[in-house]
Amino acid sequence: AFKPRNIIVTGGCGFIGSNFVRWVAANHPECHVTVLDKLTYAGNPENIAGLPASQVELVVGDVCDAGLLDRLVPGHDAIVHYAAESHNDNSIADPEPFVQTNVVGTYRLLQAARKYDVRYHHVSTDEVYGDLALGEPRRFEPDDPYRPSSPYSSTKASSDLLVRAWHRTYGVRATISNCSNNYGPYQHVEKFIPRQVTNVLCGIRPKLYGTGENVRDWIHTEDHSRAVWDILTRGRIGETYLIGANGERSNIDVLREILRQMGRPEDDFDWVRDRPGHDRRYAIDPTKLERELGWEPLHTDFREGLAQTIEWYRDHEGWWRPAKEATEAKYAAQGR
Ligand code: NAD
Ligand code: TDX
Repeated sequence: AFKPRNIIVTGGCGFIGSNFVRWVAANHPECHVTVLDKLTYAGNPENIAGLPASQVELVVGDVCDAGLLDRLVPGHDAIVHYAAESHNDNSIADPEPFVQTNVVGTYRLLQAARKYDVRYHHVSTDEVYGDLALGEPRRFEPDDPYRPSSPYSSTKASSDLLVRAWHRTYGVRATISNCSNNYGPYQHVEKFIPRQVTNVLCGIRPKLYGTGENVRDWIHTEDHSRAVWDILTRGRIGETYLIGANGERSNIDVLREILRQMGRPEDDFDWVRDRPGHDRRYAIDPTKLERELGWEPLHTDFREGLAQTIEWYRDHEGWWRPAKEATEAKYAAQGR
């Protein structure tokens, strides 16, 4: 097994990246983490505050900056690449930063991994496979064709393809993981679950897109972090692993569960304009990850995970409040 000692985590001040950084700090004190993060609207240094300074260092910078990568990458033994523009609705309103960060940024990191012979793990999404029909028995598998629907998912798909080519052509020691929808603490209030929870806390009615029948496959972000570590340390080079926790639920079911847990009537929400190109259903078959690496999710009770997440947002108003108004203003401008 590969024993990482000094890794770069890009996007380590975002939702999932910061969970991974906190998880490594708690579980692998022998591994030093350099967080490389541009601190966009989605990055918040508070997400990694309080970790030992001897173990976790923040470098504020852009993954597209080749000069910075030349200074930073030598001496590290792995790059774990989380940094991205991550929100579908934003990508529909303005795709430009998605092409820059997700495509060009991945290209620059791959070039650095190649030049300095550094192990590279690429964090991606199940959305690269497009969507499934509601009720179709099939789930996504690693070798399925790429059929991204949105500007966001098409840039993530592009980045995955670069990784596959850099592995095959230049021998970069790369792995890819494609994970389903994450939930948990520190998720930006633009995303579905935090948006609705903080709406209720603010006295705003939750907003459901379209018919609410769209299905997402939910996984707790801690289970995602454990899977990424397993793939980084024990995954086969050149392989793609799908990460999912058998958590399929329709949006309307999730919303009703939030309303129920927060003591609101189950019809106390607004139907709003659908997202253009809205993917119907995502579902992950995690068999390869389970069989090869023995990974399994620990957060298997979605209701319980959701209750803890709601509790976290109740207790951390100071964390989310500063972003709430601007986020809702952006949605209002899109009629959502
Ligand atoms: P996020 O938007 O919460 O965080 C993104 C982070 O990247 C932020 O800290 C931001 O400042 C940083 N960043 C953005 N552009 C950068 C740049 N050019 N240079 C350096 N840093 C930059 O995103 P997230 O939801 O935590 O997602 C993290 C990764 O996981 C993404 O690659 C995303 O595609 C992938 N993913 C997300 C989900 C999900 O459910 N949210 C599921 C599967 C995969
Ligand atoms: O207000 C809302 N109302 C609503 O009905 C919002 C914000 C969303 N939705 C719906 C759209 C989706 O069907 O909820 C579902 C989840 O929406 P998002 O939280 O925006 O996530 P999604 O588009 O599924 O993408 C997420 O999972 C895959 C992440 O944002 C991506 O980064 C990841 O790749």
